[in-house]
Amino acid sequence: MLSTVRVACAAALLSALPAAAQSKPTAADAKQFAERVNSDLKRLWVKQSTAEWIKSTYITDDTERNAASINEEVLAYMNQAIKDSRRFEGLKLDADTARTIHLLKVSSAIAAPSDAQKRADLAAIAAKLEGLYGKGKYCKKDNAGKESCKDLGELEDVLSTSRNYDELLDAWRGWHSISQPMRPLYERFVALGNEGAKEIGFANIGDLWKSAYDMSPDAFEKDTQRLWQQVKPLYDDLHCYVRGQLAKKYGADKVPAGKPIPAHLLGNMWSQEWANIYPLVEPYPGQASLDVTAALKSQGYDPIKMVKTGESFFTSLGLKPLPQTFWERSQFTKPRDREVVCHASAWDVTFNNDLRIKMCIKPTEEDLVTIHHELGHDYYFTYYYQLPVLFQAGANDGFHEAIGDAITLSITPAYLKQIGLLKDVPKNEKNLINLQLKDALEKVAFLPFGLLIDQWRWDVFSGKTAPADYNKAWWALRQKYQGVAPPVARTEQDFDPGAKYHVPANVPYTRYFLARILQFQFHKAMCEAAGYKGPLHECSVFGNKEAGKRLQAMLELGASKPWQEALFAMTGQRQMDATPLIEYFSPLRQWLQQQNKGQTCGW
Ligand code: X8Z
Ligand code: ZN
Repeated sequence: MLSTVRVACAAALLSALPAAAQSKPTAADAKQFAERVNSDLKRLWVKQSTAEWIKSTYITDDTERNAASINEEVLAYMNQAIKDSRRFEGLKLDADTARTIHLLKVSSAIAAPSDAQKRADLAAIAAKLEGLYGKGKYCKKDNAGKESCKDLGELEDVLSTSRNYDELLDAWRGWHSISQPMRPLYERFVALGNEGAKEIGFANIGDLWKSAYDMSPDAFEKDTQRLWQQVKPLYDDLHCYVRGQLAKKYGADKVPAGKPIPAHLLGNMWSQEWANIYPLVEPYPGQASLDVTAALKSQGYDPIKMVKTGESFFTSLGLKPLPQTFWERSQFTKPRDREVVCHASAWDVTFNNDLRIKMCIKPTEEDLVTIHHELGHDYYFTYYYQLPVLFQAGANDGFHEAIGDAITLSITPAYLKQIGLLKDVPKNEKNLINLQLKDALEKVAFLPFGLLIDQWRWDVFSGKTAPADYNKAWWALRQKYQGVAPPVARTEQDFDPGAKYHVPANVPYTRYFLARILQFQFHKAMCEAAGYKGPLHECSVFGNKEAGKRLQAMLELGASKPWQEALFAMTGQRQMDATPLIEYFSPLRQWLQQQNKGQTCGW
């Protein structure tokens, strides 16, 4: 899967090193070393992702143990290979070799200590944490003492559709109870991972993650704050307006002005995207419907038809169709007979155009958007799978997350009408504001959440946040950035970060923050390539081959060059920049400011 634990066979590597390399290494030795690592890693990663795929689509003790054992092997190999690569430090290497060695060090989200027992523990804990999340269920007894259980999908349905304060609270609280048992495991995971990170030359796991952006970790952290400052005023305006509307619905006693919003009222388990409460905050009721979910349901869209709809956008740009094996091997729906990880993901299991998605698709607009997101990953895979395996990655991980999302920015009402999912698309000011607000609930609302998850983890990894303060630090950040608060008192018995997939699964999260910003840069660049002139929010590149060519050129680079070069090829800029996002939402921004006049904003 994308960016899980990668790991294997130190002995094989050592034996393969040319004899001369043992003494005084040359640039030619380094080149040979890089080639060898690429071929070893391909073999190991194929084994690993095969085990991961099987585990994620069939969670049992056996599949978990199997995946953990292969992960252990990969972790061992990585640790040794990275140490071996130090021999080439200070040599003048060709660009590809230097980049390969750099990527070797930063391409995994976790590193293990060389101590075999500790490594085995780390791999077992990692598998266990993800399993706890995947199997998580909230069970309760009714008055007659009969127990019934709800999984995440069912609890999310409550969060997205219920408008009953107490029912929402029950579902929210229920899901946040599943992560309590993760706490001691996570603490141990952090300790072992940090030990591994130190062995390969990083201060801690956070330092390893931040080193993967072709700039110093400090410069990267500053860059994320620079981007946040660009978008924060827009977020604050949105927050203020939404809070005012929620107060009308639930009462000012439950949603007071000048205070954080209770986290269970925003239509999403993590308050990360708020599109599900659009009906509660719609600026101009009675205008043309934007309800794609209703259209999907009434037109009997099944998961395959939804995925085909996504694919057809990519092929309209001149990109190739998905391979036949994609349709045979993907998991589109939740199996009834076994536990699976429903959290959506995209895969190239054998690093050889073996594309898949793994989802539990429901006929909703939210899932249609996620399908485009996942296909964005698969299209990256399909255009770089012939590169050496260490180059088979996004220019940075935010790029990978941004491709499908950039495509969704072209899903305009006009496009939806063309494919029969919306009836009419009158172009007036009221419709525009409705539409922009709906988009902002998804794109803008997410920004602080996208940033804070790793603010929390960076502090946990560095030791700035002690285990005794895990939950306190979590809610301090959620309040600071998102302006949300837990709806019931929390204690250090709780482990609320663990109720978000990427924490137990150890998937870095800043990538999604970057992607929300990059996707607008990509969208603007594709619109320009298509020769589009007009407001950015009205552009759709559907059917435009020039836009497709521009995109393909970037995808084909994979991670072979620093991301600044890939960005330059795509947009003519070398910096991540939120200006296109701000431009896209400029009509809404003005409107929000009007609405918020006289309100007590902030928290
Ligand atoms: O995890 C995902 C994708 C898989 S890479 C479904 N996303 C983040 C999330 O769900 O929290 C996409 C948006 C943010
Ligand atoms: Zn993704």
